[in-house]
Amino acid sequence: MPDTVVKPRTKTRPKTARPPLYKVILLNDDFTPREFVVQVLKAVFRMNAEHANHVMLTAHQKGACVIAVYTRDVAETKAKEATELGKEKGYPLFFTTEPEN
Ligand code: TYC
Repeated sequence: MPDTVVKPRTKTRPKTARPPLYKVILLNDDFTPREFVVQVLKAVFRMNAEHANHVMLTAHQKGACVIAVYTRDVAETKAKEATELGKEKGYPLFFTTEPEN
């Protein structure tokens, strides 16, 4: 059997540019019921009950909470969708987006 010849790798892998990411931020308000905020976080951002509760409480206590990062399109769509769910119920619940960097 011929010996295996191991050739050192010399090819360079071209770096693939990654799309810029956007944060989705949940803002506190005095009117939206806590349970409703949790419900929206679970539905739109696929959070489990524990995580949704934690995020809701952080926004409640600190005024705002970064809840996720996505590509711009996804971030804006989810923020709009989540804000709309509150609006339908007459709540001022608000989600905004901003570039991560
Ligand atoms: N502050 C609201 C209340 O006391 C609950 C709430 C929490 C609303 C987080 C918005 O992002 C929010 N009912």
